[in-house]
Amino acid sequence: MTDSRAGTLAQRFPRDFVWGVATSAYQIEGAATADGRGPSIWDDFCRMPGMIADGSSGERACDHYHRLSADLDLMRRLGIPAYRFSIAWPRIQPEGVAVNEAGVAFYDRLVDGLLERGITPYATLYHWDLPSRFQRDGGGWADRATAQAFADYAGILAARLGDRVKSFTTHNEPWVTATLGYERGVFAPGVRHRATALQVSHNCLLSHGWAAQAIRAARQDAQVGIVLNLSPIHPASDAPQDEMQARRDDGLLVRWYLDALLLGRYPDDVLEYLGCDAPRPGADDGALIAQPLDFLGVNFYHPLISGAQRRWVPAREGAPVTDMGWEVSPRDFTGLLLRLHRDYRLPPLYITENGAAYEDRLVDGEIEDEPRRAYLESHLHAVAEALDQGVDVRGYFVWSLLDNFEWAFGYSKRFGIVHVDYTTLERTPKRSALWYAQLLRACKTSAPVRARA
Ligand code: IFM
Repeated sequence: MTDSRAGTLAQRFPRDFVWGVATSAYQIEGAATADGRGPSIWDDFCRMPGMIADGSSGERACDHYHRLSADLDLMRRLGIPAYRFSIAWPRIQPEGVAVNEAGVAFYDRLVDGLLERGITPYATLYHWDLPSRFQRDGGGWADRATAQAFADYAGILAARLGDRVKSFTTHNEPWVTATLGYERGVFAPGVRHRATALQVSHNCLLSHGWAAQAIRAARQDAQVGIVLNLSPIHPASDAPQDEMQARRDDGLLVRWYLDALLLGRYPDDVLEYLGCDAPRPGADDGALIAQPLDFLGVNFYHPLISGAQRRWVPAREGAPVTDMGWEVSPRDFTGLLLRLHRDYRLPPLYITENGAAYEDRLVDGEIEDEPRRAYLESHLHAVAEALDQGVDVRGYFVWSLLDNFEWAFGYSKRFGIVHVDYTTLERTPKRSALWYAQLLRACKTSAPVRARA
């Protein structure tokens, strides 16, 4: 029997809406040295003392690499129609140059396994696991040569997988790569230098443009996009200094990326604010970055609050929060989508990540994760609201299929709709997964087909 809440929600989405779950390679695969995989900056970063809250790494993670078909069977049992995964660059080019056939073969098996089960693959080429060689021998993403190498890697994958994979995302969350990795140093590679971080953000965007060209040269029918982490940024108060800081931070997180990708230039007010820390683009870089996008991926979790005293605060005082301390605010999700729709000429949007970490308790073999289920439900209503108001959202992917390695938090935060026992590696679908499965069933039978806005 369908939960009536799932039935009501299903009615709000068009029948061709894409429903899926998302993961990333380093967070679930494990098998860090299997079949010729080379080291990545995350392997190196996890070895640096004090960087990961529980001292762990992705060396074993969920061991998805060795449990591939069981995990795909699990997805099929849940009735998941689409799967967003990332490809580990160090499996494909362990030292950044020669192709490792065993690495390609793993993703061949993954893609074939998905298609055999009727699940559509959505591939992301870069979800933060840069082959170590680029960081060791150059400046990693601070080096323009890395951007060129990324385009070669993208072209290889489009040629090898593009007969079966139709959707390619170049980068996942380049703001995170640049800001957390090269400015704050809390993510790999652990660099702390603002000007470097801004050059990194530029080189990532440039590499996106080059990669888009390489993918299309290899496969004309490929859909190419990029995924950004976006949040509305509210001023801490209505004091002018707070409003100014919130506007600046919106410039750094939202407009920096969207103006570059959609308009081919960086916002003037942000360039002025950055002064001599601003990147130094080549003459044609703006046009190279602004390649036509077939889609834009939006990852949304929470709003942010910035002011003159404190910046980037992930929750308003007294607001409900997840286990990450991130505010639960579906209204901000709708607000963000409407704002993007108002301010830019957008390609179709996909919600490529949305979900919540909560502490789960396994009781008699079951996990009653009502807060996570409610989070998903309320955020899906928020997406439906944006659809109602004319925003062209084509799909939604829950973050995440499995509990996994949550970067600097190690295994201490659980985002999965499927529980993973890190001792036995046993998978147990949580109540949220069973509810999502019900929703997917309801969508098949009851969602009306709606005309696109
Ligand atoms: O786990 C991450 C993911 O890798 C990128 N987006 C945010 C998620 C939750 O922090």
